[in-house]
Amino acid sequence: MTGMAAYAGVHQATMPQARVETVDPTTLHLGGEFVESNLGSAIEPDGSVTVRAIGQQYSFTPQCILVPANTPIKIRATSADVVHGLLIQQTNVNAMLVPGYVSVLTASFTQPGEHLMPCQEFCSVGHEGMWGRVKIIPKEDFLAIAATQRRLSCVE
Ligand SMILES: [Cu+2]
Repeated sequence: MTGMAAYAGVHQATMPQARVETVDPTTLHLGGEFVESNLGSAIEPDGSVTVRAIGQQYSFTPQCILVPANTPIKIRATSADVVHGLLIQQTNVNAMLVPGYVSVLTASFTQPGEHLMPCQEFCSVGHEGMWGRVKIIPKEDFLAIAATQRRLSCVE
């Protein structure tokens, strides 16, 4: 059993993920899932929320991610240039954004509040200033905004 677990662990760590989604980083702005008008938070038919975001030197789009509390959240994110990191402080959300690939993360936040979202992969001279925010609001407030907007964010 221990041997199997060790083998599975090494296998998983060394082999590419079984299902890898790719995306052309040079055409993100031209169309497809990560075009600017499609970024932000969207409610799915099952009531879950999908957040689409990109990292680029030296910011995240959207700069402020708006999500409802107590709701399954799926984050789909990628990079437009070099490797960036997406870390939501005080949570276990932490992923690398690699140009050419879609990073998929799941999360659920119980408490309304705000978290900082720094880039946690050194991505050149402007890295220190690459910060985003995640704002969690009560679900009913989120639904009220979603009734009037197709994609939500808290960018002012
Ligand atoms: Cu970065």
